[in-house]
Amino acid sequence: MDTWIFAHGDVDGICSAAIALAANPRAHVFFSHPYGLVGDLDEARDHDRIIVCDISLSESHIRHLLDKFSTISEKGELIYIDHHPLPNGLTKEDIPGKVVHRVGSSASELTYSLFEHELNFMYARIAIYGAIGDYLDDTPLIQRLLEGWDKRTLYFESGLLVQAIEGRKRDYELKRSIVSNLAMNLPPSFDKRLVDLAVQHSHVEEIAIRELKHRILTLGEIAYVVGFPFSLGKTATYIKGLAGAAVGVAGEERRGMIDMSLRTNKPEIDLNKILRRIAVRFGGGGGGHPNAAGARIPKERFKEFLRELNREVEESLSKA
Ligand SMILES: [Mn+2]
Repeated sequence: MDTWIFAHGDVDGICSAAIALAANPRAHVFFSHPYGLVGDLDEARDHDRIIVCDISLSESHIRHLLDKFSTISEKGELIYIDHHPLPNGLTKEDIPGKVVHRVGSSASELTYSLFEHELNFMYARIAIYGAIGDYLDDTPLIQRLLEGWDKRTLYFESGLLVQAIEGRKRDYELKRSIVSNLAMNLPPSFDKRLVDLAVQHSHVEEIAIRELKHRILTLGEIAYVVGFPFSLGKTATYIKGLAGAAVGVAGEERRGMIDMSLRTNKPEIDLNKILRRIAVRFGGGGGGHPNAAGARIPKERFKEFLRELNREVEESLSKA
């Protein structure tokens, strides 16, 4: 029986995978994403032990996924660790296998709490790096873990990870080496390649910030930009701030669709709920977290979608 770790390729996913690997040193690490998980799980055998970290359950694959989870947990073992809101109508109890799911905590925190008894305290910092990566470091457990560390050092290391992997979505070789170094308890700054990548990216980011203010468009409470060649998530955050808008939307065109990231800081706006409700009406899909989400909409309906999004945002703001 082999152990496989399937994780998302962002900092939270990488740190979750590193914690799971530290507790299961012979495991294979594999990167996946919500739309690819079903197919990627076929790489493993049904009687293997599978640990899935930080990969949300995609509405469009849900039946097939749950069947697969059920086969694996009957013949082998399935552990599902995640913090993304579940698809409409699905509860934790409907998911076969061992499920650790909580919205509001990072997957790294949840993975750490599952394996905590098998790891020494040095590994707590990986949970903290991951939590910072997903802006989820203000939870009770992470705050308690932080008491054992100097948080400025951990923010430096986590920031280094964030900056180093930005724009390296499919660089799985790099990400696998980060996971194995973290699992061996080496801080990110010990890897010269990461330091160089992080500095380079920070310079590119500075240029982007200066350029962005000339590119922002607004529609009611929404600031948006399409085709700006920089991280969609960060672009959405910056244009929101620069325009003083409630929501930032950064999109890029791909095969007739606009792929976009959305960000808000308004607690009264739940982007996940809004997108899950409205994106399908425009022939697309979307969801994520309340304050950070993504969507994909056919290009010709993008403007119409933005107007509807703005209506929803204005309604959320006026209710509050
Ligand atoms: Mn996450």
